[in-house]
Amino acid sequence: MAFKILAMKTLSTQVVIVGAGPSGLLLGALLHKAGIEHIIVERQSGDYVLGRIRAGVLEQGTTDLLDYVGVNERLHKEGLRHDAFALIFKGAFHRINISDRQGGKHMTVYGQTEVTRDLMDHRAALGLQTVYEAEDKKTGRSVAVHDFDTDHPRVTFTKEGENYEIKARFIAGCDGYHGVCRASVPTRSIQNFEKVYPFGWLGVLSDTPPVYHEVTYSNTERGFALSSLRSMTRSRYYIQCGIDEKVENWSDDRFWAEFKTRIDPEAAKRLVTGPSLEKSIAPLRSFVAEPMRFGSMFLAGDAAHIVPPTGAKGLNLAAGDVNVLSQAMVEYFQEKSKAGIDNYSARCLRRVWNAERFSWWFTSLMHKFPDTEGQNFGFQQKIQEAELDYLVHSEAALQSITENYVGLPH
Ligand code: RFL
Ligand code: PHB
Repeated sequence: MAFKILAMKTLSTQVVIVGAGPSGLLLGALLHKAGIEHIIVERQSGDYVLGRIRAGVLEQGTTDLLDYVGVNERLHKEGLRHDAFALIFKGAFHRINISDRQGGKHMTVYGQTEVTRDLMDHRAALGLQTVYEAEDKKTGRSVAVHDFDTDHPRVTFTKEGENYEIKARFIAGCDGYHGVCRASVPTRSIQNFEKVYPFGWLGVLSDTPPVYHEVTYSNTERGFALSSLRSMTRSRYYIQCGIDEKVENWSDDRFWAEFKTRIDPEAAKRLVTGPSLEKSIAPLRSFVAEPMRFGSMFLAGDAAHIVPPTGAKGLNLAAGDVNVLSQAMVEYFQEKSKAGIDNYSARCLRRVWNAERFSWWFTSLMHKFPDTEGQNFGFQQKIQEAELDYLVHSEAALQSITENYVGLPH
């Protein structure tokens, strides 16, 4: 039998970032700004990463970070400043002003795809190293993390038939919920907290003018709906759907007919429909892994936690994590202090659990839970409507929802 022994190409750097989603790319930009060397390793192609249609609403803390790293030109040109969001219940529309209640703080509507594209272009312009398609589709050999319980962790991968190893001081696990970093931690060293919701979101992107100019969340007897946008000519809409629903069963016509029943009657009359550019179903989940640091490896973003998208916290939490992580690494490399890395997990988890609570609460308030159908459903609906009525009429409750919606400090 003939053996072919492939030589291993070895590289070294200060930090290996696994995953080139928004967490990994933003961490890369922050580390570069601080003069810390790093390499990003991503299993997919750049086009594949850009093809995922996800977040659309950025907190000010996130846009401040993009300003800080200088990836903000298009964001300021094309991003839409939002000073309010809206709630619909019992068929009526209620606008909730955020900025007036939160000292001028606001949200920005700018798609995750655009943030990712801007960060990718920034890396390319600076000549920073990103290894895409670091997974051998033929052999199934994927990215692997090693020795993160020592001060000399390594990442290995295969690209175009060649084996690579990158030696570093730290690994940043920015590889999302299905990534390899969290999965490589021995089960005795990690605790997972999880809640799976009994419904999903069916989302449609279309080149039609948005029916509302501000992000609008609807509670209806037929279930939840969300009206969002990417620009004044591109809409992003979602409806709550069954957990086993298949996207093939939702023609555009069926989607629009159902969506119309979940917005206020005036809006339903003016809704402009059109062909969907993208249509997909996302399951809803709350998830937190504790801790977020394992020796020389740190988890950040969806690799460490997931929130249901009601409240738009996922990408913003990821930005918060990598902000804290980059500061911790700066302290380590430049000030020779371990305080930041030792504190990373606790500092992030406090904010993460606050956002988990808010996203769980907002999801519970706005969705129809299938286990409460029949007589109980009527009770649940009335309780939700009573809470929403209290919310829009109580200044204390409005302060609380807007404080959480606009984002807690990093
Ligand atoms: P990502 O985006 O999943 O990126 C992880 C990257 O890691 C790569 N990867 C690997 N690379 C190398 N080796 C491996 N073994 C690897 N395994 C995976 C993947 O290919 C990928 O490129 O995680 P990241 O960077 O932490 O970013 C998190 C955000 O994507 C996520 O939190 C948000 O999209 C959540 N979210 C929203 N967040 C907001 O802040 N505002 C919103 O308005 C908002 N809306 C949403 C959302 C998420 C949604 N879905 C689909 C769940 C709306 C929806 C519908
Ligand atoms: C979106 O525009 O995709 C979006 C907006 C608000 C959310 C979730 C998603 O809460």
